[in-house]
Amino acid sequence: MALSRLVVDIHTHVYLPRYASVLRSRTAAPRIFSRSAPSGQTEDRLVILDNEPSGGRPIGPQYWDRDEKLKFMDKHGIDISIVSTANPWLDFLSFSAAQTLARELNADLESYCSTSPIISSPSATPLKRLYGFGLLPLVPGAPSASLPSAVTDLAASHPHIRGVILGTRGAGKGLDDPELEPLWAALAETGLVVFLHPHYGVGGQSWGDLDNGHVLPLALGFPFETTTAITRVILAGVLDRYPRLRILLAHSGGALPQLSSRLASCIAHDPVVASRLQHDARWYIGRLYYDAVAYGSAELGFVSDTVGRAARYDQQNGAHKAAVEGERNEGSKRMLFGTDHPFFPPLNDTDKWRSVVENLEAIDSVSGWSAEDKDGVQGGNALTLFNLV
Ligand code: 5CU
Repeated sequence: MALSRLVVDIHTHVYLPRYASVLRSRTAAPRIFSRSAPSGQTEDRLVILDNEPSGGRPIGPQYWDRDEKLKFMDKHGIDISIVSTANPWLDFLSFSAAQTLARELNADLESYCSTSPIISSPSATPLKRLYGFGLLPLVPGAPSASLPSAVTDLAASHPHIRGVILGTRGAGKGLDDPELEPLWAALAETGLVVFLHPHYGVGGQSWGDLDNGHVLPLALGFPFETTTAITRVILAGVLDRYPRLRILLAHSGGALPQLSSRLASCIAHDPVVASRLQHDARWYIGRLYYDAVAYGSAELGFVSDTVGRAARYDQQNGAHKAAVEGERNEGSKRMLFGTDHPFFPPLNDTDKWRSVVENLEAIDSVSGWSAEDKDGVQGGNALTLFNLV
């Protein structure tokens, strides 16, 4: 298979065995515990989200066993995965515990990836099937001076780790905390890709009394959390100061593309914020990367329109821009296939996962995307972003 046709999953999680054993040692969420199933057998359960029923949800080897990850990839025709620890990462630990565990888990992840099979594809540099996003000890109370060396050590000694996964809380004050300046500088300098991912959700007070399970927190709370976090990063001028920073947004950027012109207008009417930024808000949309975990072709097409048009906005002339030919194709270059494995499992073990099939079909059906654009979103864009070619 040509390199340009490889399928690369950039949104796929793991709880490495060392992390799973930390979760097993805990009595409060996040935790894994065992109980007797109605069948009489023992089953493992996971509790991670706020307000998750205390019985949690089933969890098994698909969360920690590398063979299970590879089997899942084979079943769905995924050639390469860029694997990240799932939420809530190290957020529940003290800084010193987080620092130790981050080092250990990054070493574990490097070995998980470096000993993975080589893909059967003609390539000058043989590619492994697994690469990773590492962890930083970015937890409440983390001293900002400690962060740059954590970033540079990660980049220098973990060749299969090509990015970091970050939650939205930073060192406790969000990602627009001025104390995080050295962190952004180090991330921009090393070129590690920042995968911004939600955990806490926002809007929970609006979910009402009806039992809707996890639907509202996952479908709305998660993406709104990402939207808020990245908007704060933009408003703080981080992307102006660190133009080389590469940030990948989970769940196609949540509501950010949809709200980008409204954001631009609100900024334009607020002289204090406007004077802080070098560009029209929509310009920043075109500086970011978006996973294609949106489950629908119309949504993917819309994100690529918004991203493709973004480059044409600037402070001097932020007025409405009519669509021009090629901008949907241009926008697709910043979008990358993902599955969210092992979350959203199918009810029947033998089936292909609906979450995967839907995301692949959505990419294949975006109107106006050429075959080359679709190949890019399925894998080619990831090969470039993660310096795999
Ligand atoms: O189902 C869920 O709770 C989740 C989660 O916690 N994290 C994630 O990435 N996807 C789904």
